[in-house]
Amino acid sequence: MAQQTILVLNGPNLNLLGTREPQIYGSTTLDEIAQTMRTAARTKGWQIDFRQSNHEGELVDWIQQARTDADAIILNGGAYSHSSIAILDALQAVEKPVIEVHLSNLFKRETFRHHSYISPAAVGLICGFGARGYLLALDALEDCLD
Ligand code: CA2
Repeated sequence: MAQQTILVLNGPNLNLLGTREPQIYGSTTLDEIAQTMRTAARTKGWQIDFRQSNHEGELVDWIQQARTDADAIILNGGAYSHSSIAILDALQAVEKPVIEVHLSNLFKRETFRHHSYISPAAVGLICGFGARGYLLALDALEDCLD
């Protein structure tokens, strides 16, 4: 069987990880998260396609491409999680398992972060465990892939 590909998408401002606000988001950089995920995925026989964009339409394009190019999606939509019906629609059209990840515990923060438009398209949501949440999402996918 062909190697499974996990598309890991990161939304706006997550390129700043590790450089500011470590009390909220931790000190691990996005590159470090990507490397750790690649190593963990290898032990499962999977490969990681890791991306970040500050642009909603680019994230939508990548989600659409996942219909042919990926087997599952791990998504930290950043602030778009709280605003983007376009990302929800794209996720619902892709028909692949989606795990939603947030570094911070959304429910301990401002009320506008308590609602995510993309959660209805996800198998589940992991939040509040910092960078480890991405690895927890990989483990969770084991029950979702053929
Ligand atoms: O907790 C998360 O992972 C969030 O998706 C992060 C988003 C925020 O809008 C969501 O409500 C929760 C913000 C990402 C901004 O990342 C930064 C990292 C370092 C410095 C500044 C911003």
